[in-house]
Amino acid sequence: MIYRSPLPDVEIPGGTLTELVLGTAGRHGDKPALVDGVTGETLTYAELAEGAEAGAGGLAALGVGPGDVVGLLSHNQPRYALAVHAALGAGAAVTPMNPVLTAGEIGKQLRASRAKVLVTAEPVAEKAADVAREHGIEHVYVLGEHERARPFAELLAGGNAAPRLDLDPETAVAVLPFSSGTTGAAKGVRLTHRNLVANLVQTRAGWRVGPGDVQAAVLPFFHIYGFTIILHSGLLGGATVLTLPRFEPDAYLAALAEHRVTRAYFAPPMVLALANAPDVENYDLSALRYAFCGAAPLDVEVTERAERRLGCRIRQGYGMTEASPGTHQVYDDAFATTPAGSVGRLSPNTEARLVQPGTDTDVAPGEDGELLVRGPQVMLGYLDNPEATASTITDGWLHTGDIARVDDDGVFWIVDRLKELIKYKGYQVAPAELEAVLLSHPGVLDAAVVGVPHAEGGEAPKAFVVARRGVEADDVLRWVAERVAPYKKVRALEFVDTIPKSPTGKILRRVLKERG
Ligand code: 4UV
Repeated sequence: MIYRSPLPDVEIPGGTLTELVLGTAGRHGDKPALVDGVTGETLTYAELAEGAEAGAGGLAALGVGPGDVVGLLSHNQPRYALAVHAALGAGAAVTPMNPVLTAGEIGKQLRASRAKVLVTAEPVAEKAADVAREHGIEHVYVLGEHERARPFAELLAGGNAAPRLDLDPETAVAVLPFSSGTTGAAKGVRLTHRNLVANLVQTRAGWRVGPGDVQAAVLPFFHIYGFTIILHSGLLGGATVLTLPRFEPDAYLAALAEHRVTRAYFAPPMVLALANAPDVENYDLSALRYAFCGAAPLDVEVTERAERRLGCRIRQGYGMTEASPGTHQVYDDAFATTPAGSVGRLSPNTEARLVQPGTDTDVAPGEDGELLVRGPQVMLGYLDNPEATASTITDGWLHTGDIARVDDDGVFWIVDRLKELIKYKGYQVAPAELEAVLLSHPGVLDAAVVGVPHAEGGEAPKAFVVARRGVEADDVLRWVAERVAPYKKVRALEFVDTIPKSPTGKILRRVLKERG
């Protein structure tokens, strides 16, 4: 049984991501494309388009071209978009990174993606410069100024013309985010220009983002939800994208009011914080018309509480990095009629199946099954990992590792997660990575990590550890905390005699999860 979108298929334009989103920049000219919610710094559509061209020329003059990768380590700021489109204009792909990653984690991603240039932000330029030096990356640019890196503005000022390229949008990778997918450690996800162009025009069919809109962008652009759904759907619509470097309820609400934000995008911890924030009613949120949430499960009671405070419905979207990311959305026209708690309906050009996990057998209508999705937004594959690609995509069907249900109206619910991935505040935490760090501790003999419920994060990693006599829990927790980004920290630890495993040696994570 194949489920299809109720919306008719849309035509997918043939060009690059930059051509799609900045092709009409001339029309929007002096209109702000991006505004920094903290500093007020503004980048108009014309400045973005011209800057991207100039930056592409600057990067090309450094020898960056098709097949190359530019690392981007920054919080949200208007110049983020400039760096992205300069790199794409040179024919390169961007590999985005979370600025809170440790030097070791950044180095790993730069190495895996073979990045040639690193573009970073002022607050993390020191760390970026250290990592680049360690990995022999000669070119480090900063969006702003820092003594350890060259100003990105220098690339724009060189007077180099952007190269004429003949990229094939179906094979040229535009973005290379890292995701653990259904199993193992984080892998590079090869998203082509066509994948992203497709996803933008697909979601546009259900959402009317237009020049009158202001989109709040606090969810990070280094995550695909922020990159595609917030930043680029905003630019495609000719809207203004309001960047905020971090979520802090009062500053966020003040920014929504001051900039008359019309569309807000949340992850579940933000909804929870807004549901409980003391002074929401003091802010004028009358411009807010649509609020979205995604990246992890969202409680219906919390949703309703936050809706009452904000005076605006909150509806969920769903997707994954491997699908550029959107596959399900609540259309603007159905905002009032689509139930809270659901993830809405399929985006156009997207098909879905629900199967018995691990099989190719469909479940009966109305029953829960593993969600498979197919469409032009599904990645080309993982970087340098044909085995993981082959087990994740079969006959074009992307195995999401999520358990879903669909009703008679074509509305989907995500009811459980089958894959080992843990989502802390919507951020990916791969158990396999934490297990490798735990096993590197000299006193740890075996380890397994699963997600357990966590008030603030939704869920958080818990480690089950087999250790030598005398090893202290605090020492093991510290060992991990020193080696991973703060959001990946193991937040609970239990010593056990053995880790339950299948006859083939696979950790029986469900058994551990049920023990909690
Ligand atoms: O790969 P990733 O980190 O990707 C995301 C994407 C989130 C999106 C995408 C399009 C939207 O319109 C939107 O609102 C949000 O997070 O993680 C993918 C996994 O996150 C879980 C699920 O396990 C995915 O496989 N997930 C994402 N959205 C939801 C969710 C949701 N609404 N409810 C429950 N789990």
